[in-house]
Amino acid sequence: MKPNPLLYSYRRCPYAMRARLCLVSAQIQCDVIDVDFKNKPAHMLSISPKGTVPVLQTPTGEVIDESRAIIIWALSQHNPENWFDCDKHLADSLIDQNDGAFKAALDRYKYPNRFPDEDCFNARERGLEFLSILNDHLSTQAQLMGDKVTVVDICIFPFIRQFANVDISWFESLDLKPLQAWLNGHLNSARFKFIMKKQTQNPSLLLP
Ligand SMILES: N[C@@H](CCC(=O)N[C@@H](CS)C(=O)NCC(=O)O)C(=O)O
Repeated sequence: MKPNPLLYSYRRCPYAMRARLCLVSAQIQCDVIDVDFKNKPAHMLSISPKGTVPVLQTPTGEVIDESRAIIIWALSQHNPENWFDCDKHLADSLIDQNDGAFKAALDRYKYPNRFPDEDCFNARERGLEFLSILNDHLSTQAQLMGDKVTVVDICIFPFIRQFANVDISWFESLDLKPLQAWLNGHLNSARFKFIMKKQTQNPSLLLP
């Protein structure tokens, strides 16, 4: 029997969340190991020395250790919800902005102590610029690329969740209703709740 793909993950990591969401959409059963960052598994470091999650080892032994590459692998196996059904150029541009300038602002807003040589004072404002761009997209459509969920929503909302949770009252007080409704829709989805369930077994299975 073919082994399941092996996924090194971390429950609250936004990169790992988007990978898990796509693996579940693709209905790919994986063995999942939730990594303790203070004690990273030797096998994970041997196949991916950079030490970040998610890392996927496929049944053929291929190692994929970037979340976007895992997403492409998963959805090229099976993509029943057509999550690539959008303008590729715009999709890449929004995900690049999320993973680049927005993630940098998020880290500086959430963990200013990690950047002692930098002035993190404006980090929240810099993050807000990206939130406004997303809100503009969502003011005329339910999802970032139109009325249907695509990989762009899945790649971005876990990071907006993290940004919102730094100071949820401030986030909720913003005049960004379409963005707040979009985020709540994703957070309340059965699939998100499913991938956030705490697992007791290690490794656990991704699908029920
Ligand atoms: N570009 C990578 C980034 C992954 C990443 O930075 N993951 C963080 C957790 S959110 C991590 O594993 N950090 C390792 C550590 O803190 O030791 C991807 O897209 O997979």
